[in-house]
Amino acid sequence: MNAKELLEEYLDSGHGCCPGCAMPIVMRTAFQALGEKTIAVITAGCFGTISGTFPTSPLKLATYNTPFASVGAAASGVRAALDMKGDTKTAVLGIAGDGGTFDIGIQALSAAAERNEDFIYLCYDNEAYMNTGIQRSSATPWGAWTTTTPPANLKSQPKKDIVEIMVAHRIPYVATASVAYLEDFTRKLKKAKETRGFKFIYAFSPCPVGWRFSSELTIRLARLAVQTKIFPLYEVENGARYILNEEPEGIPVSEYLKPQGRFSFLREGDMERIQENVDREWKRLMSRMERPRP
Ligand SMILES: Cc1ncc(C[n+]2csc(CCOP(=O)(O)OP(=O)(O)O)c2C)c(N)n1
Ligand code: SF4
Ligand SMILES: [Mg+2]
Repeated sequence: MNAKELLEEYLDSGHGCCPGCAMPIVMRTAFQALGEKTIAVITAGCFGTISGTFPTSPLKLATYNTPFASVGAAASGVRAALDMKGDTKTAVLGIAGDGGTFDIGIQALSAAAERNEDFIYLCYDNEAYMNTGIQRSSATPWGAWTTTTPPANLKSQPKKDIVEIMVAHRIPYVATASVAYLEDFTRKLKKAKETRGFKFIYAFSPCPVGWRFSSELTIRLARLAVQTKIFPLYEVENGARYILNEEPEGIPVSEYLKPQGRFSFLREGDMERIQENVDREWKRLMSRMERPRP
């Protein structure tokens, strides 16, 4: 990002996010990378709540709020309207949380991807329905506590692999992103803006309230997720070309899990089980890489 872009602020500091929330960093970075010629299509969730506080808003961008399940459809419509006006320069950015993406919005998302609509879909993943009180979603990891997966009945299904689901649509561009690697994040958004067709950017978004960690640890946990191989940073072009962007150190997953209260109910052997699963998934991912980078 150049100096001028960095000076532009599209999300004011007066927003209502909890201290230490990664989501405003996700949004600030996305808006700065895409610039003012952007229309954000926003749905229910923590971001929808902090950006839609009538009669004021911390956002300095054109926005369109749409019901929970419909970001894929609404963003397709905004794109079509711009195209009819001959405006190919304005970017359309659909924004939803993991609940709005992995669960309730997946039909409209899949349909828009299948039509190869020309917009960017940004999913911020805080791994639960946070805005309504930390209910589990299909993005919640195995073994996590939420208010609907209490200590006696922790999440017992693995996290849905949304990246592979989107790659299977063979769309032009899919990328994972992290608030701990902002240059990488910015580059991916700019690449998405330059790419025609459907783009899916998937951002990891630690939530101190729902994950039960101390708010100063947000960036450290985001980095640990990458360095433990829990959240690999990579991109996939045209459903085929996998590119690894960061070679993780391979730090044990326990370093990432222990600071989070949501994992404090794991039973004996569970950490080892999570580690084995992460190692297996990493091997699978590496087998797809066209050019693993050092
Ligand atoms: C059709 C519908 N069902 C339920 C809700 C209530 N609701 C609002 S926000 C939200 C949680 C959103 O979760 P997620 O998409 O993960 O975003 P987060 O709150 O975690 O940022 C729910 C269930 C709604 N607004 N609309
Ligand atoms: S509940 Fe979590 S995701 Fe929502 S604003 Fe607070 S810290 Fe952010
Ligand atoms: Mg969520």
